[in-house]
Amino acid sequence: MFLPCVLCLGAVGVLAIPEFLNRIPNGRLVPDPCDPGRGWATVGHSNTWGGKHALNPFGEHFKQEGFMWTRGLCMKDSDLDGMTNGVELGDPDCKWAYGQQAARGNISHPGIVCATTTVAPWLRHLLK
Ligand SMILES: [Ca+2]
Repeated sequence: MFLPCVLCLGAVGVLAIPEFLNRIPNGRLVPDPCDPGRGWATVGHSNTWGGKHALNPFGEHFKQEGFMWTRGLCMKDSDLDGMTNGVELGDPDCKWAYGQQAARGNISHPGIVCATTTVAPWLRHLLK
């Protein structure tokens, strides 16, 4: 009974690919957009446990850029909340490079907008 649970946890860890958090600025400091006191360890996913079929818009853009932080990815606004991915991850000038210490500040999730606390501009327009 214990062994299958261990195997399940291992599979979740493999699907989330923790190394990817090192490839974006402040990747390990991204908060849960609906509960800022908690972290979101699977930044490119629509849920907190990962899975290759559950990418959020930022995860899709990260994948399109070869799973690297590029100027193009930095300048995009993946979740359409009006802030670029670079602003949300503490790299507003898109100068961060792998291995560098990123500036800290108001880090927010670049791929998910919490509908209960923030409404994306494109959604606000539809709700009018
Ligand atoms: Ca954004």
